[in-house]
Parts: sequence; structure tokens; C-alpha cells
Amino acid sequence: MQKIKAIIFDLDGVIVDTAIFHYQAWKRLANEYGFDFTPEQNERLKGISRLESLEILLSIGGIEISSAEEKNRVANKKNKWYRENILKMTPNDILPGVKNFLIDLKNTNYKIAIGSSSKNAGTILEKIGLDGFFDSVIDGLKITNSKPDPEVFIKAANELNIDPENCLVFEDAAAGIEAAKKAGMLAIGVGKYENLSNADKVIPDFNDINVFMIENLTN
Ligand code: B16
Ligand code: MG
Repeated sequence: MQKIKAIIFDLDGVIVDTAIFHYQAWKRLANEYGFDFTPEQNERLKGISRLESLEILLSIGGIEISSAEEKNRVANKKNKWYRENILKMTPNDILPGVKNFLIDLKNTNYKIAIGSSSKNAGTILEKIGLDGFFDSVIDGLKITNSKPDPEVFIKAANELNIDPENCLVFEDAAAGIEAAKKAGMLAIGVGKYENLSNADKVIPDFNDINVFMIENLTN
């Protein structure tokens, strides 16, 4: 197996727990339309773009919106609620174990990147003090097709100048694992196995992860 030279991190749900803020905002929107939206249903939205997420939510509620203008208005409303939460974030919101792991990777000369579908990634990285920390940041503003399309991870590998087969992805979304596998990369799921069964390995969080584990993955 090829040696891992670069690690690409998803943002929402891996570096920070913004996945819960996305869920709360979509649930609020669903409730305004008069239906409920469960955490299980929310799994389908993880890693997917804002407008694609809206389409899925509306189909779950049996709501039809025909005009693109109205869809954008509703998506912007959800984003406004979501941003109210991310603007309150601080470096303390980085998930346990993540910062030390990132520092260890840098110190052992791994390239590190962000591969996120989010157009709010820049704001989040700034709020948590990781702006400028990664060798490459590919986010929702730089891609045309969101996960499960592999574009975001291929672009990150290109920017790092590392072959996809030498990249490892950490992801909390089934769509993200699919994108990483399509890109020809190793994929580690972060969360529950039942949601991430296509990953090469699943870890519950970053509490027990270290660089030696990465080296052993490919030995
Ligand atoms: P935004 P990730 C994804 O980020 C989220 O998982 C997904 O729930 C969200 O809809 C998408 O970003 C777009 O986010 O509305 O902020 O542009 O997990 O790929 O970092
Ligand atoms: Mg995610």
C-alpha cells in the first residue's frame, strides 16, 4: 500500500461540531413549514451543499417550492440562523484531541488540508484560530460539485501537489467517505460505524489518535 503523505480533514463534524448547528437550523426551518426533522434524517444532509440539502429537506416534508429565487431566500434564512451560532465560536470549540493531532502531523512533515463543502469554512477557521494553519483549504466557494463528488478532495491533493493515493481523509459524513473513495484516497470515518460503514476504518473521535496510527495504517 502507498505511503500516506497528506491528511485532508473535513471541517463540519470533524474539526468542530458545527454539524449540530446545521441540524438545529434545518430543524427550525422544517418546524416553520410544520413538520419535524430528526437526527437520523439529518445524516442525509451531512457533507451536501446548502441548496441540495434544502431540496432533501423539502422532499422529506412534502413541500414544493418552484421558484429558484424563493429557494435561495429560504436557504439564506437557514444560513443566517446557522451563522448566528458559528459567529460565537472560539478556539475552545475545536473538538478534543484535534489540535494536538494537527500539531503532531505538522511536526512530522505531513501536509494537512481542509476539504469542506461549506461556504462558511473561512469564517469558522478564523473564529477557531486555525486561519492560515493548513497547507491548503478547499471549501464550498472553490468547488462546483459538492460531496459525494470527489472534486473537493482532488483539488486539495492537487494544491498540495500530492497524489490522491498518498492522501488520507477524515470525514463524518457518508457522502464525504464516498467522495474520498471516488478520489482514490484512504478514508477514516469519525462518528458512528452505522453511518460510515464504507470507510476503511471508523473512529469515535480524536481522543486516541496519533501519528503512529497513521503510519501503521499503511504497513
Ligand atoms: P454551508 P463539511 C458541509 O460541510 C456540511 O456537512 C453540510 O451539512 C452543509 O450543508 C455544507 O457543508 C454546506 O455548508 O451552508 O455552510 O455552505 O462537512 O463538508 O465541512
Ligand atoms: Mg462534515
